[in-house]
Parts: sequence; structure tokens; C-alpha cells
Amino acid sequence: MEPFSIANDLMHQPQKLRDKARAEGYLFFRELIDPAELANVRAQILAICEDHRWLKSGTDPADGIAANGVAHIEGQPTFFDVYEKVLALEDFHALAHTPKLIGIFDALFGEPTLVHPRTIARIIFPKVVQYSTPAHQDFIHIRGTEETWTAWIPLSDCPQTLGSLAVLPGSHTSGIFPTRDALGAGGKGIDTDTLPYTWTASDFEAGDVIVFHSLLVHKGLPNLTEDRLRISVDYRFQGQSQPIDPASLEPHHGRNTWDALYAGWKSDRHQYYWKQRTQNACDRDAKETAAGSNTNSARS
Ligand SMILES: O=C(O)CCC(=O)C(=O)O
Repeated sequence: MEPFSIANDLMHQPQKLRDKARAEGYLFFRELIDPAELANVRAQILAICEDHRWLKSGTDPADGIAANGVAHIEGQPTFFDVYEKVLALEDFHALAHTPKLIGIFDALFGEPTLVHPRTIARIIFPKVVQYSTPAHQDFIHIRGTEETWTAWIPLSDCPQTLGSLAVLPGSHTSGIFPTRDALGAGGKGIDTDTLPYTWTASDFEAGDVIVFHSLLVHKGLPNLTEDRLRISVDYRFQGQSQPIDPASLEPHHGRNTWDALYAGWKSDRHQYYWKQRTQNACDRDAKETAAGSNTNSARS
């Protein structure tokens, strides 16, 4: 597998950053986020996992060691016992607003960035590699504007063997590829064998971040470890003036209300911040939907 190209040198050169983003469809940054902020969110997620006996008893929760013979798969009923509590974590949502991330997206979009409130965490178990996230494009799930970008951030060091992310650079320039039903997050996969692009991936250290265009084909690598959980987050961003699908303003998987998720938060700074900023965007999206331009109802 080819390694990612590193974009740190371009962080303060907006035009070059945009040129690289347009050409390759992704940007990979080393040491972008303070590892302590990631470790804080990871510890809170692992504390919930421990409460639900997802972790091996007698081990340090910080090691993220799965209990013997236990594997919970996103979308299955037992997964939500933990996931609904994860979605209520204030620090997990606040992390999406990290100024360094926003600065990169402001430069990419050439206007103020809107952070999608629908934040996503992935808890990927070992020994269930058939549920690794299949190759896909986020746009079929997110809709709204194609100029939506995802930041994928592992909450600890994440070598490829722990199941990090791989991308097909340049694949965002070829439109939307056909999909088939597949196991793994999103439930839709693309057959990539005949595509004229090369899979690219690197080992992540805590603080490294990859951001990518909604049409860039990407996939989760299999978690090949004996017993470690891979924990990562996906945050989505777009220019504030662009259309947004109303589902991107709902909690992930749509099982909770924001009022319920916000109930225990200490601050309202990251609550309902999008309501004012998306009024026009939602109206425009509603008109497009009525006109039949958005027909795919898939959701990840
Ligand atoms: O973390 C993963 O396995 C998949 C993340 C992803 O591809 C996505 O959310 O679009």
C-alpha cells in the first residue's frame, strides 16, 4: 500500500492546500490535534465500554482490550447500549470544533465552516474483519453538497493492523460509483478492483488526522489485532452557505433527541449552534428534494 502524502507544509498556504485537496481528494496531517484531547474522549468512551462489560476484566481500560469472545457490531441492538451513551458525551462533540480543524476547512471552503452536529464514533472489534467498513463514498450517505469533507481521527495510535483508514486518491473526480449491499458501517460497498486508482494508507499516531472529500472512495482496514478495540471519530464539515441534508442535523442513527443527548452537558456552547446558520441551507435542500434531485435514502 502506498503511504499518505503529508500536507503539514501547506497548512498556511491556502491556495496550495486547495490545489492539493482538489487534485488528490484528501489531506493527511501529522500531529494536528493534541493527543491529550483525544485520550480524554477515548477514556470516556472506554469507561462506558467497561460499564457494559465490553472490556476484558482485570485489564487497564486505557488499553482498550476487548472481553474474550465479545464483539458488538454497529447497528446491532447491543451496540446501542453503549453507543447512545457515547453520543451524549459533550467532549466528543466539542472535539469536532477544534480550531485547527476549522482553520483547515475555512481555507478549503473559502468561507466559514459549518460543523455537522451529527458526529460519529466507531468502535471496531477484533476478529470480526468481515464487518470492516467497505469501500464507499460518503456522499451517498450524507448528500447535501458534494463539497462536504470528513475528518477521520483515531483516538489513539492506530497502525494499519488496528484497522485504520485507506483511501483511493483521485477517485473523487469520477462521480458516484455503483454500490452493492455489504457488511460493515454504511451497508453499501463499491467494487474497486477495476478502478484506476491505488489504495493508500499510513500508520496513524495519536493526533494525526485525514480529511477527505465526500466523493473520495475509502474503506476501513481490518482490525487484525488479537484483542484491541479500534476507536475513532468521523466529523463532517461544509461551507456554511452550501445545502445540507436535514438528516445531517440529527443525531447519528436517529434514535435520540438532541435535548436528551444534551441533558448532562455543562455548557451550551456546542448545542444547537447550527440552527441559525443552516436556515437557508435547509430550505434550499427541501426544495431540491421536492424537485426529485435527491433520491438516494442510504444512511451510514
Ligand atoms: O471508521 C471506519 O471504519 C469507517 C469510517 C468511514 O468510512 C465513514 O464514516 O465514512
